Amino acid sequence: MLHADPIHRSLLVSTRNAHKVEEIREILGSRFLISDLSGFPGFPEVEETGSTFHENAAIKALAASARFEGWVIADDSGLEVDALNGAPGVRSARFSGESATDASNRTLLLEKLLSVRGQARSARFRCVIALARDGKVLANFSGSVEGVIIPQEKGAGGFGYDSLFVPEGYCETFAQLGADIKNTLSHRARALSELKNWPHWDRP
Ligand code: ITT
Repeated sequence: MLHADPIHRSLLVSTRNAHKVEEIREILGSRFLISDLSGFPGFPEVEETGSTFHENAAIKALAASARFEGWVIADDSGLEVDALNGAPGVRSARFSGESATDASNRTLLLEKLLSVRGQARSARFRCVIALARDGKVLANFSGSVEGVIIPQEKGAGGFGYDSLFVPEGYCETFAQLGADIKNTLSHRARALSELKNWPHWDRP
């Protein structure tokens, strides 16, 4: 007998980053109905004052959970470059200043790595997802993917630092590999795989 794939969960993602939302929707598939803060223009900007991905994910998840019923998730993510002692890390979105863009962040990263060669350009993307409900964080899920930063941008897909990051085992950047491949091996895919397997979804 055929069964329709039911929608089990509605999840509000505490973000206005459309790229993240698109990836989360694609990775989680039809068992989750995803919405985000773009539908709530009055929702205030949340200041990310934490010094770790875990802290910032919790801050963003709790801000939304204080105002909305139901399941809320927040994704805090970024790039850690070994030659820069883990920078930009939690400051990935604002690496080149308060009015940073993805393009200005990539330019600054390339400048800082000008004299660094080969395997010394190692880096990883990290993602921590906080799951909240009724104003409490119930769980955290994390994922990372190792790779290297190449000396010039390649590829037009993705967002953020995707056109500079070649994941381990591949010869192309996330931007060249495209969503189908990125979403099977990325930091976000790995964190969301833990979320899908969270054993307490059916708890009342
Ligand atoms: P929200 O806080 O509203 O979710 P944000 O863009 O400010 O959106 P973060 O604070 O988590 O998100 O910063 C993440 C930054 O790290 C993001 O802006 C990118 O520059 C980078 N980043 C994270 N995941 C990435 C990915 O999959 N590909 C490329 N860059 C990524």
